[in-house]
Amino acid sequence: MCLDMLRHKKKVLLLLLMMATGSIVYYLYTLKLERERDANISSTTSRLEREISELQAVFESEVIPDLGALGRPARGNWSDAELEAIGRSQRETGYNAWLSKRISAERTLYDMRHRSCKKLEYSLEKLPSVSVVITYHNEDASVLLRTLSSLRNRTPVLLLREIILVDDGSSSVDQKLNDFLQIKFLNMVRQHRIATQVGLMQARVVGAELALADVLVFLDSHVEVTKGWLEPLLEPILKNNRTCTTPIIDTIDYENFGYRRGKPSRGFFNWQFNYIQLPLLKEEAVAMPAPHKNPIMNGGLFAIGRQWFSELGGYDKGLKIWGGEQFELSLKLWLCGGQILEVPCSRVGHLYRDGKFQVRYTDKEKTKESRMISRNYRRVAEVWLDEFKDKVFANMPHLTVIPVGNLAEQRELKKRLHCKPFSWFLQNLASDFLNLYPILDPAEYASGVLQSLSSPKLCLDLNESRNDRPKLSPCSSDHIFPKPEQHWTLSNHRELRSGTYCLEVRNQGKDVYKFHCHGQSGNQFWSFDSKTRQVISGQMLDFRHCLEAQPKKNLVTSSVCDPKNNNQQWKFGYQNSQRLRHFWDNIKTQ
Ligand code: UD2
Ligand code: MN
Repeated sequence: MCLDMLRHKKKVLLLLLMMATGSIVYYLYTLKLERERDANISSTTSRLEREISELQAVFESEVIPDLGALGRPARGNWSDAELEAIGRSQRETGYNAWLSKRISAERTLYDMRHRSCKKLEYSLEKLPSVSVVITYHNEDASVLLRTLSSLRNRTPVLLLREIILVDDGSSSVDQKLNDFLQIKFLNMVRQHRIATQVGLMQARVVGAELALADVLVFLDSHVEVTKGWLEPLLEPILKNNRTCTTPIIDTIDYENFGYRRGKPSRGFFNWQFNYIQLPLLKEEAVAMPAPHKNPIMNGGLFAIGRQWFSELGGYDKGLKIWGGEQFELSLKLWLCGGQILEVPCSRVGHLYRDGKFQVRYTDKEKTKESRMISRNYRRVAEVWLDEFKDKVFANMPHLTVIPVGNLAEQRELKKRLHCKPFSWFLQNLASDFLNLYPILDPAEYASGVLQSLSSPKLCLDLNESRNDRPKLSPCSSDHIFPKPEQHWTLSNHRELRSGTYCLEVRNQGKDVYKFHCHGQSGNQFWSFDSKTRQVISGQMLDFRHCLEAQPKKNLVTSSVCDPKNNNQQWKFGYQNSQRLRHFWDNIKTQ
């Protein structure tokens, strides 16, 4: 029995010993595991840190402190090589992307709001939060980063639910940029890529469908928002959820990124579908900076309720790539029970490209850009302008021969939403517009041939076969109704027009070209002096030149006006002397 007990004790002891050794081994093992894990974590952390600093080196290392701060023009003493790089980047993108890389994405901006805007107070809890939707196609990374940083730095956190960034089939995926955006704007930016470009309209609709907040704010990918930009855009929507609001659009200079003040205005389109800005009505100017009606929005920057945008069907799905969608949405908004208000207390800067730069946005079928825009315009005119579409078609006859696609869905929507006719829009929002752009044009100032008085056998000829410069050719026998190439009008818009072409000056007024009429005066502004018989380019006194015949070369040029120079004397087939007497009424000349 004693022996038994002894044996049992030994067993227990052995068991205890084994358990103790086991625990020690287990402890040592877990210790090893922990050490390994720590080592892993620190190597992951240092890898992440390394990655972040590598990305910062790519996107931020060239920033020059304070360059462009407060929105001042960014200037420097650039070397020849740098100037060449600047030129190259401007030719490629239409703006100085080289310089943009050197201006901080976080740069400060001067607060240029109207005094009383700064005093306004908003209770943020009552305002809806927003999903900002930005679509882009081949945007420069530094410009895009500045857009996003300005949004993060100047939007109350409580109101900014998310930024939805839609890459509309940019030519290549910039993985480094995508990673950097995720790190820099953690939990704020949601990225979505559309593999093949669908155009800004459809890309915006895709963004809107991903959005979670009650209000959508659409922005171009090259903007900078300023202090207090969002709150005043939201208040009118809170009052009436069928309201769309637009900020005042300031200009970011494409050469030096200087931030310039834009004016409050009422947007419109003329009868050639150019976007134009009309001054505020008297009572609106007096009430500044209270929000005022904006007949047609510029297109790129606006806030709208998500529900209302979807009831309106977003954009017409037949609109492709670029252009015309701002007219479609504006008309739809007004005619189908909504409104657009411009809110002067909200200011957003937009980088307008160099006017000479032709953006190349083509769709996957590589349709010529002008064709695509024409098709978009025709869709808008057919669906929304009723009988007034003829007025646009008269100015842009090429629209009528372009295939317009199926319009059934748009017409159906117009019926379903009980939208009003376009005549309502003209009556209610366009009294001043109709004075400037009447439906029935008064007689032109002059028309028929433009005959050179120094070589009376020669007349100005559109030169249909060559596509850039007009020429001189033997005059048609009928001076009042000559052949089309010699039929010119000094039009009500003070342009020298033949069909859809206008004469324009380039190279500081020295060269004369023919180009599609742009309806914006500027280098297509012409007048006729009945006394000196000169045909004069330029509205402002300081920039005038006279059309000059070069009979030996059968060409025309434009040079310093000299009343004694016979080559500068012309005669129209028909001159409306009564109208010519009032040519300069209400026209600014200096
Ligand atoms: C103006 C509008 C723009 C749009 C356009 C007419 C402003 C400030 N801008 O011209 O928003 O209404 O008129 O269509 O009012 N994009 C794509 N996919 C494309 C083409 C463009 O995502 O296939 C993007 C582009 O990167 C930019 C935005 O759409 O972010 C607008 O294009 P834009 O800047 O070339 O137009 P913009 O400002 O000349
Ligand atoms: Mn733009």
